[in-house]
Amino acid sequence: MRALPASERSMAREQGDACVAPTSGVLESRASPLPDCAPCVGATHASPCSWGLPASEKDSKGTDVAPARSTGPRSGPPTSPDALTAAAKRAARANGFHAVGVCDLGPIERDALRRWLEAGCAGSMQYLHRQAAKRQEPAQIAPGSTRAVVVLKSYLQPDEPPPGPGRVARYAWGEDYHRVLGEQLAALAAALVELGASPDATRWYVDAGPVPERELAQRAGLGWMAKNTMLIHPRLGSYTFIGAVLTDLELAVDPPFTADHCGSCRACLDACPTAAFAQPRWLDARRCISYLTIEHRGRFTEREGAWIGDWLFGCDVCQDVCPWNDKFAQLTDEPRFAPRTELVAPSPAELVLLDPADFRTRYRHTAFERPGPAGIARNARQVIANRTT
Ligand code: B12
Ligand code: SF4
Ligand code: SF4
Repeated sequence: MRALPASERSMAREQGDACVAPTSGVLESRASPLPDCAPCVGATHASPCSWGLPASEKDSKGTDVAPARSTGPRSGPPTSPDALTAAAKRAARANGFHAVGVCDLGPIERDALRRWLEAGCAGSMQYLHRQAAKRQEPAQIAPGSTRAVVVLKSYLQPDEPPPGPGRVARYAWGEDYHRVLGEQLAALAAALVELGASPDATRWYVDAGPVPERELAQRAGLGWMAKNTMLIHPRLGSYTFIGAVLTDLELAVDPPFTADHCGSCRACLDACPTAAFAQPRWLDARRCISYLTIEHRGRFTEREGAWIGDWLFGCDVCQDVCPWNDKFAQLTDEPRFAPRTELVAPSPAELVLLDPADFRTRYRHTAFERPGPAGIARNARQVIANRTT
């Protein structure tokens, strides 16, 4: 387990850097004290390694998990692109984000989204068809914007899911991330406006919007798009949410993350219980438990019902088997993501019987609101049926 040394935390405060939040930078590693990577196991990262990991927390160009440090005496608001980016990154960390990068909003060259949609892999997620043009041309999303400040926030908890009759994906164990990140992104957007961004061209997004979030995160240097399609940050792993603030502020951009650290591994592809990966980086959502239990409406077919297994909501299998999560992922320091019993280990039998009013009281402001009482009761019935067959 690793926490930022107290000396570094107090040093940052002594320097009077108002942007250092008391809790930022105190993430703990899940297992190893240093983020070793396969080619240099046991070695300390004294210099950038061949896999592109930064030399230490102190020099990772702002995409690390270290707290913001004072950049020296300031004589007025920053104006150069580099100084604006440094200020934007301090604001991101001060508002609770664990990694931040900046990219431009040029078109996405890869044609994967169109091919994926045409192949029917989105299932009934019609909004992805409607948003496709903007996702391909991110500059069209918020007219006037030219940059994205992309942030990651870890949601990994120290506890393993308890054994029980039904499982819930880790990302849903606490308060709804749309609310938590939404408030923090709004504060970040306000900070950008204070730095000179136009309010009309500065908009924040998390999940709900036509933003190609993983593409922008990779472009902003935050990680690679892995074989399980997740964005993996070399120090945070993939148990992260992605948020973005689009803006017209003249920010200096970060270099994209060009390495692919999956190598010859295929653990996620082999572990998926429904064989949802037609090939690496190609997920047929119609076979994905996450899609079926959250996005899909109506009854399950017999085959879909069997695929659900014991998952009541979402699925973590292709992330749980990933060595980057097993060894290097960082625990979150966000108190609002603290696991709640009714989300980590709900009783399927109770969920089936919960009336809509009680459901709304118990699960208000949680990710369970997406499928709603009918969707959750359907999932619970299926999990019970799967246990008895
Ligand atoms: C639709 C959607 C889903 C769908 C489809 C998932 C999918 N893989 O496409 C379903 C419901 C199944 C789903 C499930 C989950 N989701 Co979801 N989902 C989204 C959403 C809204 C859109 C994603 C999308 O556009 N998919 C279409 C595909 C084609 O696009 P893409 O994933 O970006 O893929 C690109 C790459 O594949 C790339 N590509 C293709 N070929 C190649 C080749 C190379 C070499 C490279 C480098 C890239 C590459 O091109 C594609 C398009 O540009 C995003 C939010 C957003 N606005 O982006 C969240 C998002 C991706 N989901 C998220 C999460 C947390 C999950 C779950 C973990 C939840 C859970 N535990 O149940 C699972 C994970 C399943 C998985 N392995 O992906 C997070 C991911 C965070 C991260 N660190 O990556 C996001 C970003 C939401 C957020 N704001 O945090 N999700
Ligand atoms: S979330 Fe589960 S079902 Fe979906 S691709 Fe990953 S392992 Fe397969
Ligand atoms: S399990 Fe292996 S192949 Fe899959 S995302 Fe992780 S490193 Fe890449």
